[in-house]
Amino acid sequence: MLKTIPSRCLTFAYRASCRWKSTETAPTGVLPGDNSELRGDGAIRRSELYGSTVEQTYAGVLSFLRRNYTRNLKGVDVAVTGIPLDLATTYRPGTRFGPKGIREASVQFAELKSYPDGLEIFEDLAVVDYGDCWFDLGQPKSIPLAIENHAKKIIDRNVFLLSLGGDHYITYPLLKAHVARHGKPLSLVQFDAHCDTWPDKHPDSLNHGSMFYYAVKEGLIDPKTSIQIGIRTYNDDFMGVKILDANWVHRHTIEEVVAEIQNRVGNNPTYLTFDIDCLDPAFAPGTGTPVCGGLTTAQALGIVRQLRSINYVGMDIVEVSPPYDHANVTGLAAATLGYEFLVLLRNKKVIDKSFTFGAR
Ligand SMILES: [Mn+2]
Repeated sequence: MLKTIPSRCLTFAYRASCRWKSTETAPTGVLPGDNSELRGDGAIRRSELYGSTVEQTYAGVLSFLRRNYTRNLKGVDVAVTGIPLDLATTYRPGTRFGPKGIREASVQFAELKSYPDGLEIFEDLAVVDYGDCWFDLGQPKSIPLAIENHAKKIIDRNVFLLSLGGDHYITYPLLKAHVARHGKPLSLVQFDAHCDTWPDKHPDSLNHGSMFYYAVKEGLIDPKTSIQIGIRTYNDDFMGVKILDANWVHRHTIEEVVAEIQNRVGNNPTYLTFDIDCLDPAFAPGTGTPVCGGLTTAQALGIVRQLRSINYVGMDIVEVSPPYDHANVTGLAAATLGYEFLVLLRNKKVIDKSFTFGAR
């Protein structure tokens, strides 16, 4: 019986045919026309910053979206880095495995065009996987500065940074690094079940529920132009940050949510942080502090895809905890969001001409 060939196989065949030179002689044991010697492990073998290579989705070196694994930032628009921290969580640990889980789930997006617009975003946007931030878990007080300095090394080359957590505490040293480059205060767009502005008496606590309390107090972010989406936990004082709680989001359209976000941040330099627990535990079970009643992945993707007008200076996706995940559901949600963030940046670069990053 004839089987229908899935479109992604056609994509694979298309890409393979583009890379096969008819003059090459196939090695013994390899089908004629098969240049398998040249395929796979693009993360470490690809010679170009742009374009995509043929990969087996289930095999090979895992970088985010199969981009070059490199610390060479020449010509790079966006660097993706992992911040594998889970010492600041108040409940379930495991986010130290977050970057690994998100990279693993990202492989499918490396071979497909974007949905719904059918873009080959890597033809236009130079993205690399910078690898992970190193810090000494035995010296917790040294970790915030290690993260901040790691980020600065990338940002100071005028490369846009997309960080993969790690628990949400990492956003605090990341904000410091971005403020050092872009000035303060920044606007914050935060997708989350939690506001993370709960007071803490100790500024150097590794606490993933208080870093925005200090970010507001220290003027790293401007609460008057910042907004939190999907909140469904209580705080006596949200410190002036606008809250679109989960109930509000469920009662309004995606377009209304987008309009509220855009009106709040305007054209201010904005840091986007997406705590995966903004999603309902049904859509993101693998996380440290899950809360029922959250957004669906469809809602979140619908909102994110329309947030193009915002003047982004940095982004992160945090709180993915693979040990509590099932079939990498949560990793897939995070990888999808990360891919969509890159689509936004690609469109800002190519269509809006408003992407001012890129190392030379
Ligand atoms: Mn949270």
